[in-house]
Amino acid sequence: MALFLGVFHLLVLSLAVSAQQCTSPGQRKAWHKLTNAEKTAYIDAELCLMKKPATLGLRGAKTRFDEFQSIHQLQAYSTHFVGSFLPFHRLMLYAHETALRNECGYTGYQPQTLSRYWQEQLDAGRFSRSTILDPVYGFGGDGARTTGCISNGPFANYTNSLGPGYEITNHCINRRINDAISGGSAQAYVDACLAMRDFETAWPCIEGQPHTGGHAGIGGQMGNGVSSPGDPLFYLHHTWLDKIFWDWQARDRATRAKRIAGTNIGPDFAPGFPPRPASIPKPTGAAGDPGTVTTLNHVLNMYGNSPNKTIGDVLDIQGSYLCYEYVEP
Ligand SMILES: *[C@@H]1O[C@H](CO)[C@@H](O)[C@H](O)[C@H]1NC(C)=O
Ligand SMILES: *[C@@H]1O[C@H](CO)[C@@H](O)[C@H](O)[C@H]1NC(C)=O
Ligand SMILES: [Cu+2]
Repeated sequence: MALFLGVFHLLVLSLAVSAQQCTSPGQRKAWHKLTNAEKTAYIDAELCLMKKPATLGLRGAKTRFDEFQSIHQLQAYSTHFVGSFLPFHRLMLYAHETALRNECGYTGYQPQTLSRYWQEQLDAGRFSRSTILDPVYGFGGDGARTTGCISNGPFANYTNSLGPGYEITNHCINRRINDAISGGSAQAYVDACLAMRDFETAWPCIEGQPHTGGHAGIGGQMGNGVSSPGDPLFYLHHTWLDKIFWDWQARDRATRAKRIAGTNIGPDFAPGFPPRPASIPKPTGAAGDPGTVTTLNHVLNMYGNSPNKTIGDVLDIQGSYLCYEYVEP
């Protein structure tokens, strides 16, 4: 009887859990499709996060905006060139978006409307002329020739406390746009990754060219593998990469939203990533993984910015934890 009751209980519990599944996903729209009012709402929410004092006690962080940069700075060598690269950034984007909503009142003009993405292939090879860099309804333009600091737009006066790299220094948000390098965001590179047959080839493909095109094409803080989330464009760039990852997963969702692979030990040194200081030890594995291979139980550490989740929790963007969809541009 006790056993029967136990099984019955489990059944009720699992029905309750599946009832919580994602039924009305939040919509992530491309930046260039937004109205000016929608663009302003997003920018205002980010400015709000930049004004809120830090609360988590993370190394060098002064604002809530900085604390999301910390997640990346503290784990740069354990979240790049490893199997968790795409799921880690997916959860980090969601944590940031949740803060925009819950701490800064961002609704995106619709209940459930969430982050925005930069449809970068439209601007590949011509980043400097992208509407996303508009000084009024965008993120401001290139760095000034003398200082490297962005000189117009809503973020021109922000003092970054983290970076470059692992450093803790006060500095402006800097950029050094290179249109030729921004060619790495072209549709041909996206298509090549979407055609990959398994995670072991799709992940390095996405981490390679479309990822690098956006970071190095903007340059400055964005070009720094460790401190890049000091430029708010980071979130629009990585949300685009998350869309590419999801577009790839959705081609065989039953398999691709349930499987992970790859090493969990990052390299000692990577180009574009300043060397790790001794105070940040080389990771020897990850919580949740039994060995050096990335598994579904791998814990993604958000340093208190959101609950930690496992890779298994975030592989499906319409699953038990995440609930959003990408609206085609
Ligand atoms: C940045 O500071 C300058 C000089 O104080 C000021 O003229 C400008 O309006 C400020 N820009 C923003 C977006 O706050
Ligand atoms: C998140 O994960 C890290 C790494 O496993 C762990 O040290 C930390 O305590 C966790 N944080 C929370 C709030 O569970
Ligand atoms: Cu990154």
